[in-house]
Amino acid sequence: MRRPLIAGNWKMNGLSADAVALAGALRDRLDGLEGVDRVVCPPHIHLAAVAGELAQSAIAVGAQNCADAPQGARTGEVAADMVADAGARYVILGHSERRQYYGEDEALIAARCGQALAAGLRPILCVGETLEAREGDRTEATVAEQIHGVLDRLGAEGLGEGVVAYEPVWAIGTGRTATAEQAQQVHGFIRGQLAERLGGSAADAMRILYGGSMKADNAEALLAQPDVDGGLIGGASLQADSFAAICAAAA
Ligand code: 3PY
Repeated sequence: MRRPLIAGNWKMNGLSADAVALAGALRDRLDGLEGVDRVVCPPHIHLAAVAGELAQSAIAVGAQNCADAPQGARTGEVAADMVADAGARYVILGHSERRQYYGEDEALIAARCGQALAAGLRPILCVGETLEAREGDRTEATVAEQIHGVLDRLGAEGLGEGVVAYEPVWAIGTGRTATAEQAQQVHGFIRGQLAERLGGSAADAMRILYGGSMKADNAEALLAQPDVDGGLIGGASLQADSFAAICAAAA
């Protein structure tokens, strides 16, 4: 039985006081809730402050990226062990916004994943197709290429204790959401791909999150699907009430 995981991707929002206030509000609402892991992923600059605010809480902290090298001449990047040192336990990698705006490809995402694993972080590896790919019947081919493109470059342990997030690009920041059936179809496919690579029991143990406009009012139907093990939440993670409602739906 996989334990559900709800992760909030705060993206590039909020000053430090906003981040600490949101973390505190979530702690007040969520501590005591059983049966669901929860993670918040603030911008790098707020990681240590948010981790401090959540130090006595069951809410874990994650980063939104980490560098593809351990240290040195990488102006503007933040190394995985710096992220871990700031209090993060998870790191989102390969988000479609990184692929789209910063040209990240599988080789770079795999290098970032390798660094994350070496630093003891759990990667949240994002995959998902564009609208064009979906309409061209290339959803499975796209997702398979993204998964294998990363796993081919990692060692036998794959993503370790990491998770995969299926985020259809056409559902990110658009208010459109995959139907529960569409989500289940791709999640089932992803689990099959993971089983081919990592073996059935590792694939069965790995959590696959749905991301892409998951909100309080659609979370229950998505989370009821057998291969949907949680969510990576965008806009709805910026309000304590809606994030808490999604966590409650997963518990
Ligand atoms: C969204 O739901 O918009 C996301 O991108 C979650 O990562």
